[in-house]
Amino acid sequence: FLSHPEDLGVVAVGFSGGQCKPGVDAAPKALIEAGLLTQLRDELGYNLHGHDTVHNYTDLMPASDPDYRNMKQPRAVSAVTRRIAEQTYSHAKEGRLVLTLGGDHSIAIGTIGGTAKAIRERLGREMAVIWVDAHADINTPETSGSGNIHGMPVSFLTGLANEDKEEFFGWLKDENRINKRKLVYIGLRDVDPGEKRILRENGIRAFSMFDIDRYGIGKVMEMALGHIGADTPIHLSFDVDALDPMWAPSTGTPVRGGLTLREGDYICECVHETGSLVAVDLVEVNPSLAEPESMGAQETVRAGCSLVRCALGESLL
Ligand code: HAR
Ligand code: MN
Ligand code: MN
Ligand code: MN
Repeated sequence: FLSHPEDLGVVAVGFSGGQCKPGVDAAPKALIEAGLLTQLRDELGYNLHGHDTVHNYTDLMPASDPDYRNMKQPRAVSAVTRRIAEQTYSHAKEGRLVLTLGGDHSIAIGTIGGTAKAIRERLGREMAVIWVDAHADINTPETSGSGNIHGMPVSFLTGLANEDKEEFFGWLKDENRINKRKLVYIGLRDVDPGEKRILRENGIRAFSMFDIDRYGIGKVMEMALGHIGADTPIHLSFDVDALDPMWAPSTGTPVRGGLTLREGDYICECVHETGSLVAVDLVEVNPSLAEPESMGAQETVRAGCSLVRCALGESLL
């Protein structure tokens, strides 16, 4: 699906407005300083595009941003994700693989919105999404208990949440949206009651930690990819909190009982192996949340780098 598979469009997003804890905006810099992009260029052989800048989107920040429909910082998140969508769109339109380094998970409204549109235009195809996360991030503004938009991106992307006003995600059009039948979750273990209802009522395919324990990660990946169907472009959105806090402690909403690093890497390797990957997000690394002496921040950054390298083909022999 990529006309330039060796060309990697990088979007480094220093944005934290989809939730309340500062620090997740520092993740791209930490991942880059840990050597991630150098490894992708020198060891995996990618030509990098757009990697020179960590975007802070400060020009887009509204002077005042009161809650709207229960959403916190709605104008900022809407404006920033709209700009991110333009960025991922322009890389994907060129036929490049797109890597986005977040940032909190609200940014997926932009990353997926942009690639979904480019894939439709370039290939006339609907893109599938594999969402790896402890959380389903499918609250609507009305079902959300927190008002944090990083818990809502999938509802906007699937059209389960709708809003006409431009400044509150009204810029999202059908061309930016994904088909809920081509969405698969892996790693869920902290899903709100309203989200469970949404998943059930919409027949959305989800593999929780229960399924991973029952079937093993190998069988789960077989079933997940089988659901999507062969020969379908895939956007992988990986929330580092899918990993157990043992491997990724430095994240805003850690939940025990998660994936091992090896299971996370395996998910990424399987997605790479399909040859259908068109975009990857790595989100929710927050280097400021671990005790400095615990080395938790470095561990989390290291885990994030490993996931991305696996998704981009490191394990190919
Ligand atoms: N479901 C909760 C909410 O809507 C918690 C979401 C936490 N989200 C993330 N992203 N860390 O996966 O607020
Ligand atoms: Mn090229
Ligand atoms: Mn998430
Ligand atoms: Mn999460």
